[in-house]
Amino acid sequence: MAQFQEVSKLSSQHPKPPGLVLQYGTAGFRSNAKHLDHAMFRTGLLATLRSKKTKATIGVMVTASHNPEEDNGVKLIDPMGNMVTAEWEGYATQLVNAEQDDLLIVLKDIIEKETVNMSQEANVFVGKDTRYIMLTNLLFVNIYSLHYMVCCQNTQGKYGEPTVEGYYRKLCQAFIQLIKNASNCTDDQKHLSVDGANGIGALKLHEMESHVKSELQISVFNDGSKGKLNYECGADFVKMQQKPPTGMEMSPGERCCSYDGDADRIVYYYTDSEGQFHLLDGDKIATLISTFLKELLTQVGLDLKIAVVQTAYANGSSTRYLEDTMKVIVRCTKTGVKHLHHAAQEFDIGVYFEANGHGTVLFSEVAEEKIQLLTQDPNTNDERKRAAQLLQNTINVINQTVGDAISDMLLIEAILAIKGMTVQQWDAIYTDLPNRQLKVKVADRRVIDTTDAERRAVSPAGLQEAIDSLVKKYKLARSFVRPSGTEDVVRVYAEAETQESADALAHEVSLAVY
Ligand code: 16G
Ligand code: ZN
Repeated sequence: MAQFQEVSKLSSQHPKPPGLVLQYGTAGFRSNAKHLDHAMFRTGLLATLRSKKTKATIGVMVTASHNPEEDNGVKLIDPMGNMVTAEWEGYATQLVNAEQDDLLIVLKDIIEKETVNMSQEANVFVGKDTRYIMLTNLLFVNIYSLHYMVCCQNTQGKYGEPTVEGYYRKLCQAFIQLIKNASNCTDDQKHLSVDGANGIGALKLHEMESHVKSELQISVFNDGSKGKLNYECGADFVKMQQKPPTGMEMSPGERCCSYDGDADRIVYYYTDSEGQFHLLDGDKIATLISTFLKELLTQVGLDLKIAVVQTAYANGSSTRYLEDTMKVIVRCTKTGVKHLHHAAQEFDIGVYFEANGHGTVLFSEVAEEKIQLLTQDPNTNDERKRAAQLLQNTINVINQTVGDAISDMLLIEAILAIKGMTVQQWDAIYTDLPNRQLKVKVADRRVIDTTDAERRAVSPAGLQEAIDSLVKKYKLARSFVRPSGTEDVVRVYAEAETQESADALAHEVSLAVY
């Protein structure tokens, strides 16, 4: 077939370095950008097949998120804006690792297995962050609105207009509606400082700022005009270092937040009058949002099941607070958005956040319908109607296709304003257990295999027993190890009653990993 000859010719211009093996990991292929040319090209090929197979628009996202500027990555987005299925992740790995001469064989194999109709038209949207890439003939749209746009495109506009402007208009309108329920907002409450990690989020913030200016004044730092992407700034830096990013001016008590390089993570923080730094991570965000939603559900009197989905990294205090005090269902999944997203879909309202600030809220179709009906029901009293409208606007402000820092930020800002809550009051809902994360370089991280949502190691033999006996030495302690899905390291997490204990435990467990 002529199209295969074309593929063969083009692929030789994007040759695979012989012997190089890449894994479709937690969030697609990720590596130093100089090793990725063939992966970009071949992922594009697969996107075309996926589009033909699903008869829908598919997204290709080019980003390495919070990784250093030298890295890059690529992943596929399915018709409803979520991550591609595990089966197709497998095809992606096969295709990208095929040696040059075997490429067509692997490609034809996938076409046959999936009975792809090659005469079907294909549609692919491509998104990227601010990293430099050389791609020809690709339409660039911007980052997380891409998931939204893929979804809009495939639902004939039911979810919204498939344009970047349409996206911001929708979010900002919903935010303005929500904030009408806040009374007596002071100027301090209306101000927020944002660290853009020198990435795409900062650029997009400048574009959307004008739509919300009357209700939220944003000062953007690390907006990419001077600094390097993710360098000493951004959500990952702040979370891991537990300190403010460089390049940010902060006064005591002031509410601040950081995005990551591709603006799908957000964490909040402030310094107190003694100069002490306080972090409000994804767990605190999940708690704030789920408390707000649960209160509204009580007010509307709808029997909808709400749950919070976390990973092993969730601070033990957050899990305890959610289960014991808030009485919401808590689920734990493996690390990576696709796992959390999947688990959240099982509930009427699924709030999912990784501790690192990656997350969103999902509403089931049934939940959306019930809420919508209530907003229109003439027999509903004012209090119920107000609560139903708040829920409706929450649905509109949140990006249900994937976590998006801007959308999450608008929801958090609206909740704080409606509840008249300061960042300190939010922080005081529960106290985090001191914790520490370390990374360990080992010869082959794949020897570590885990179970129970990565909370226990099943191999190598004896490792879990060693961790268990170390954990026993400390109060309120917990620790686990897992191979990273994005870097060639093993990650170690420990928490305990004091910072000294958490540090010591993390150190001892990392020695047990060798
Ligand atoms: C990716 C994931 C993120 C996860 C992180 C873990 C997506 C879109 N991103 O960045 O959710 O927390 O990987 O990295 O799924 P690790 O496996 O190296 O610890
Ligand atoms: Zn990211």
